[in-house]
Amino acid sequence: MDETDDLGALPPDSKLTRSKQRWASEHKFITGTEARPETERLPPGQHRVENWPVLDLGKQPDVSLERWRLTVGGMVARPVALDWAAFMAMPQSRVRTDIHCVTTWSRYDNDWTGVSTRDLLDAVRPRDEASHLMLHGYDGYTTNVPLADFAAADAMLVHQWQGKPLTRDHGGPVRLVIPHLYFWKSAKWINRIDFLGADKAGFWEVNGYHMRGDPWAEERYS
Ligand SMILES: Nc1nc2c(c(=O)[nH]1)N[C@H]1C(S)=C(S)[C@@H](COP(=O)(O)O)O[C@H]1N2
Ligand SMILES: [Mo]
Repeated sequence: MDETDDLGALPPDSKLTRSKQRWASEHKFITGTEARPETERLPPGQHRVENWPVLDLGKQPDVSLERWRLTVGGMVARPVALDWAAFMAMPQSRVRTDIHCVTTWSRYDNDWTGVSTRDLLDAVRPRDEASHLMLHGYDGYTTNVPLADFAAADAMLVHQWQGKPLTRDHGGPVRLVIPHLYFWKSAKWINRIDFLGADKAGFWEVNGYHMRGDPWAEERYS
């Protein structure tokens, strides 16, 4: 049997196939994350909490669904400005993840609903030069992430937690969640994403926090 007959079940021109080929060829979406046994679920220096603490700069913007926009620009082929209807018309995903905050608490089993970052990437198509992103919240907060981490399979722009609308104190109507990085990278009240050609420090990163923030490597401070 000809070995080329074994090439995957996906039609060669499907959207998913094209995306996967592009991700593979760009080596951009390899984050090194992998399933861990239950005994290794808690990263070093963390303790488990049952509640969900609120941490932010102290002002929690009141953003109505009518006013809410997500502007995505910088080094992308197709910049977009999504309103609520356009955001909700995108494919909706669900994922269950743990939260790891640099202040040492971790919260298990959070059920998120929202738009996968990979679906957003498919819509805006990052240019080859794009390597990092700056995330902006309505409160003026900023945080930077490598594109490879933003593109993790379980990273999402979420609008529901445990099946209910994300509350204002936790960043509603929409926040980012990047489960495999410390939670300060998960911008609340998100309203702008800029694709950059180089890394640039955000709010906490200027103040000494790590540029990447991997809890498993204890990348707390730089
Ligand atoms: N827009 C915005 N996003 C933010 C912050 C913030 O101050 N403003 N704080 C970050 C920090 S330091 C943490 S630990 C988490 C806290 O999210 P939570 O309040 O939902 O637990 O949000 C992150 N995202
Ligand atoms: Mo934090």
